[in-house]
Amino acid sequence: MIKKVQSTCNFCALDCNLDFYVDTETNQIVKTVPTKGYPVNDGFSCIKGLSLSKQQTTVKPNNTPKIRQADGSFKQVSWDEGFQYVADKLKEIQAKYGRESVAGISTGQLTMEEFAIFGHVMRNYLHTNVDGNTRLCMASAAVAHKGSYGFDAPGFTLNDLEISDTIIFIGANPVVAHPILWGRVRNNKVPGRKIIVLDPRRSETAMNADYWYGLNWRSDLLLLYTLANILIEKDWIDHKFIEEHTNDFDKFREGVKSYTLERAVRGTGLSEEQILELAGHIHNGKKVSFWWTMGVNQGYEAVRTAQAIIDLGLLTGNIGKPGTGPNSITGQCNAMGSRVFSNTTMLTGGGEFTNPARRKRLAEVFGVDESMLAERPTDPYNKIIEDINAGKVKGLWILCTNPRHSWTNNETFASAAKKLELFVVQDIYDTIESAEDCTVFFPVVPGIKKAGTYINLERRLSAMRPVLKREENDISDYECILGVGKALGMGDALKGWEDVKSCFNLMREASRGMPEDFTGVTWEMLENSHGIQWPYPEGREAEFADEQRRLYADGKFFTADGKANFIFEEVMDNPLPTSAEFPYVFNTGRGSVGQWHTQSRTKEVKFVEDVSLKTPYLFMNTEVAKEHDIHHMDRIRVYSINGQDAVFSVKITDNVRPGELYAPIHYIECNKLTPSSYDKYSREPNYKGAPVRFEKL
Ligand SMILES: Nc1nc2c(c(=O)[nH]1)N[C@H]1C(S)=C(S)[C@@H](COP(=O)(O)OP(=O)(O)OC[C@H]3O[C@@H](n4cnc5c(=O)[nH]c(N)nc54)[C@H](O)[C@@H]3O)O[C@H]1N2
Ligand SMILES: Nc1nc2c(c(=O)[nH]1)N[C@H]1C(S)=C(S)[C@@H](COP(=O)(O)OP(=O)(O)OC[C@H]3O[C@@H](n4cnc5c(=O)[nH]c(N)nc54)[C@H](O)[C@@H]3O)O[C@H]1N2
Ligand code: SF4
Ligand SMILES: [Mo]
Repeated sequence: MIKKVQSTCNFCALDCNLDFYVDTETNQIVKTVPTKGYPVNDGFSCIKGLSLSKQQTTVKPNNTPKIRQADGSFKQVSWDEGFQYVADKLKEIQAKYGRESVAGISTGQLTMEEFAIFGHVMRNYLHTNVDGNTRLCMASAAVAHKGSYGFDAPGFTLNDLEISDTIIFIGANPVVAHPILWGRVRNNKVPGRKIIVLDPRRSETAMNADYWYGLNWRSDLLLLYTLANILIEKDWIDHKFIEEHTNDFDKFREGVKSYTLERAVRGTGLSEEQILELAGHIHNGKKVSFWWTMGVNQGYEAVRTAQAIIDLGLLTGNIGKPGTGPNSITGQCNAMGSRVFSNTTMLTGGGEFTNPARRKRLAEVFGVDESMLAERPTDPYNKIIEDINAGKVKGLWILCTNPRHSWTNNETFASAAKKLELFVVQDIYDTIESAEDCTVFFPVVPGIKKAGTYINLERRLSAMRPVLKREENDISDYECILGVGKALGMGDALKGWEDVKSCFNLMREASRGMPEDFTGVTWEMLENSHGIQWPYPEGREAEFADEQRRLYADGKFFTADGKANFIFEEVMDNPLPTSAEFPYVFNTGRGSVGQWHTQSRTKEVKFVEDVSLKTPYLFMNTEVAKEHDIHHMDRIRVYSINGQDAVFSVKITDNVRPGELYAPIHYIECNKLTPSSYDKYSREPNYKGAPVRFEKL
């Protein structure tokens, strides 16, 4: 028999829905069709979604844990033995070296329920630090939102892309990274609509845009303040909106005064005409929207840059109205969920760890004593890795992330991994680089075999439902974490957490009265649905019936006085400038639609693998290649300011400028060269601008 199951794609933050047709006799997916009528992707998807059927298996041939023995070999054990071993080890290490001598690294790619229970076991019960790979991705946007809006709440709906007349992408390359989002741009039929791209590189999106502004690396903040200054000087601003709905405009206006055109021309490399033209686009547009991604978030002054984008939206009143908004595009399938429900940087469901009302409420919802709840935000990712290298942290549990490859300056992770007494890796593949030094491996089932809830970039909750039947010993991340929790002796502290659905109900209650309130959503409602955007509070369903909703339409924000904050801070000097010794910028990012991050999953997809290079490569400008007598696919050794070097093949192009080398992140060599440098507020890595030099081999 063929049955149809609607579920969510768990690659990127669009969370497209797909209809999987399964042969129930062979337990195989025979056909995958993007769900028609689903508001996000309405019958379309990219090749990653269509290739989910390739992830039908879990770790082969054994789907039970393995534990490293004294001689270095692995012993296969039962799940119960695995849980007990890890629980005992965690407690033993804590007893010996202190509470914070164990830590976790979570993810934005699991279900809401999975990182919620991880946050409960690790942060509430064991009182340890757990950060997420969301730190590598969305931390800057999250911190920016909190400062400007009072809560990490991106306000847009994807429909805004279809009705905006001026769409400005800043450090975002959706043609490659968010193809379905780009599809929504292509649906835009507004006469005269403009697509504008700010990116030092002539990216695939820049090639498809009406205007490309190829500014210098890390000169965005300078440009944004200059644009603000021009808009203010020309009086192209929305006085009424500023007066009624914002704070600190006067301070902002004074701050940006010294950001003159001359200064911007020097710093950004753009001409006066280009900068004035861009200011004109913002002024002339009736519905102007700004969309940013990693070109902004992954810098040393990323939070301020994101906030400067928000400032432009506030200045011109382009927020909360159809087709407008300073809009942050999210990366991973459930980064939005992890930002609110992982118990890492805010209490589960939002709010500061010190907020008495929130603590009381959560203690009630979880049925535990308030004193059990984590008391402060987690130490950030970089501190956890530094503490392992310093011998302070001895136990680490990572799930659904591959930091040996993706962490910045990744040799620092390699050395950390070797120092650990307990290193638990929980993944769907035991072949990932991070598993090389693990002491315990937990093989869990892929998304195609489990249930849970995802939240996409426009705050839409959607259902993941098991497409394939499980085999004996197949277990999900949720059950694995629950198993360790029980083995730790959590007892009553796990009441209400018995299964994914009961956890969903806890999260629902945790959201009550908060900006993301989804108390009106039930587990059943999400099945075979169009997804539901938060907020969706119980009892007010009629008010929230529209399927494509945005926040801030009433000009009310989540700050104490309901007004959004203008934020200004002087532009910083680049802490890692290029120099005579390291004259090139090493820019990094996505390489192709088919490849996903560290490639563990997409390597399995034959039609992606067939067209992907097996060895690392980078793009070099034609003139630079000529100068160095380098030909297509010649090999070079690249030396980075971080003291490391690696070999890459060269692809020659005019789309990167002479001062730049652009390396796709899908090869482990890429992050060998990125520095241990972070934004000071978000602690997100400054991934996109290491100074390097190279020699031809
Ligand atoms: N196929 C595929 N899709 C993906 C992913 C994947 O691995 N593969 N990953 C997903 C995830 S988790 C994320 S976070 C998103 C990322 O999505 P994007 O952020 O769109 O992708 P990136 O390629 O990281 O970077 C975007 C652009 O930033 C530019 N940039 C670099 N430095 C600067 C600068 O100083 N200023 C400006 N303005 N731009 C700069 C780069 O040249 C690049 O074109 O993609 C998601 N989608
Ligand atoms: N230089 C540079 N580095 C970057 C970036 C950049 O732009 N430049 N981008 C950064 C960004 S934005 C991100 S988001 C990170 C991504 O970095 P990572 O999160 O480390 O990369 P992934 O390859 O997505 O790792 C996900 C892991 O989860 C496993 N997995 C898949 N499904 C499941 C499941 O259901 N359960 C479990 N337990 N495991 C599962 C996969 O096999 C894989 O090993 O990389 C960052 N690194
Ligand atoms: S656009 Fe993103 S969510 Fe949609 S199918 Fe592709 S990877 Fe999956
Ligand atoms: Mo990301």
